[in-house]
Amino acid sequence: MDDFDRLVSALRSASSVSVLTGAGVSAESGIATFRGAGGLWEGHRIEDVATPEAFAKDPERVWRFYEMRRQNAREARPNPGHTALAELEKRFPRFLLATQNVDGLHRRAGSRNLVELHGSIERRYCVRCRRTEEDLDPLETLPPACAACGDRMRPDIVWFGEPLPVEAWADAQEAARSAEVYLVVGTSAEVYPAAGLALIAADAGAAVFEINPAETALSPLFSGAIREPSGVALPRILAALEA
Ligand code: BV8
Ligand code: ZN
Repeated sequence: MDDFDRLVSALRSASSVSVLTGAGVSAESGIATFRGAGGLWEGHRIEDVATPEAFAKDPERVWRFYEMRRQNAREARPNPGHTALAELEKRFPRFLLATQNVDGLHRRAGSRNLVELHGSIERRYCVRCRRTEEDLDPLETLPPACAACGDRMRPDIVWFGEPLPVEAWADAQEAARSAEVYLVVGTSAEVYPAAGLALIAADAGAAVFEINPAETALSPLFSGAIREPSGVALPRILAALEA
């Protein structure tokens, strides 16, 4: 039995499933991943665009980076991988999708049992009065000013060195601990604590499967792998479950 069949049979008998996704699940929607050639970090040192220190030093540069990402997200559409995960959610009494992606495509694909571990590109908040705005409309001025107190707004994104949203992280950990099957989709599993979720699931005895064309930092620890693009593998898994 190959890994694909073992995964499908594990899902057939499961009632509790959880999924961790990364940039790879949005690659087929035309959104660049982080690492590798043409990756988002190419030409931008993480320290210069995705840390609170960078924002304090040069908020306009940080906003130029995120306005480019907002534009990408605005032009992107969910792909069959996003859609299959939204369908998969309906098949299990207990299901949670934890994403590292800030592009909002899982929500736009219809996923509801979803936590955004690293925030969302659609939201921004005032650094002084915490007033929040949520949209993908082009921003005239960078950094955008708060309509209430005039201070500057920042993206509602978890930057390096910042803690994850407490509730989202707690829900993701709980789901990893109680999952019978855990899917790790389109992530290089190098950023923590998010990558640690797969280790929590494996330690708790879940069948952990990776869906990624390439090996990753945690591959040796998993029960199996589907070495295909997620936009191909996930619809195939759904079809096999419906067969
Ligand atoms: C914190 C938002 C403390 C911003 C992001 C333990 C060990 C080592 C380091 C640390 C550690 N604990 C903490 C750290 C430090 C740091 C960290 O992990 N550093 C790394 C670089 C080593 N972590 C932090 O700073 C975290 N905060 O620790 O706070 C604290 C605690 C309490 C109180 C105060 C402070 C915060 C981390 C979150 C940072 N924000 N995103 C933005 O998006 O701009 S992380 C960002 O990078 C993404 O969200 C994502 O998490 C990560 C990128 O990884 P991936 O998504 O996996 O993308 P990547 O390109 O790497 O890989 C793509 C994969 O897809 C590849 O494997 C490829 O093969 C595959 N693929 C490609 N095409 C497809 C595909 N797969 C399927 N289908 C395809 N078609
Ligand atoms: Zn304000």
